[in-house]
Amino acid sequence: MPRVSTILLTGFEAFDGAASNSSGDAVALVASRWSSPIRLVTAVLPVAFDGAPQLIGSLIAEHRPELVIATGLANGRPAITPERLAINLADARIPDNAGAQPLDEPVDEAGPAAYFSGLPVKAIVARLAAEGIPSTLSQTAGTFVCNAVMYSLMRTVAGTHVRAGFIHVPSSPELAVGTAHPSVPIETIARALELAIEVCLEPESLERIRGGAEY
Ligand code: PCA
Repeated sequence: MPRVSTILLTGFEAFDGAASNSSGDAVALVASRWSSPIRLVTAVLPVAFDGAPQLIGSLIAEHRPELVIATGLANGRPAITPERLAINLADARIPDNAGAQPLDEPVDEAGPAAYFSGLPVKAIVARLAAEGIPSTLSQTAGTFVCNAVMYSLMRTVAGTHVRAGFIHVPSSPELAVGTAHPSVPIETIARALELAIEVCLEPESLERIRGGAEY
């Protein structure tokens, strides 16, 4: 990977009737206390199949980051989950914020079935676990807007030196009120994203880490 002078970190706005989105809130917290000389560009993406992929594409064209980490909320997951794969499928259980609800459509007619994350996903999980932050590897980013963003992001950077990928984060305690969802404080989620950035900036370790799953 070339020397990193700009990082793009994105979260999402609220969706599905919630008051906020822990990914967008955590990204804002990271931005507010960023002190590295590396330029950090942050953005909150709309939860829209037609909008979010285009916005991340235009942010990459405008700011030319060497590292891109997109994040989103995985309501119900108990841990920070770097995503291993984005698949070429949009199949929405609920409408997005623009009312779109694609059913078994490709994200990109001309694209391959899937893209792997360009981030050192297992090393991120290992670092977070070592810091006492719950983290597990997720094999796929689902089939809603987050997956569409990760897929488009990976398609945009394919064949370039830009390192990119996606991390799903849990609900914050405020979002989980009145639900059975597990939650992690915004402060911890923000710290996890800072650590994930640190891991991405380190020279890649040759250590191989197990992270398979039966389901
Ligand atoms: N989570 C949703 C979309 C936006 C977000 O934060 C998802 O996982 O697809």
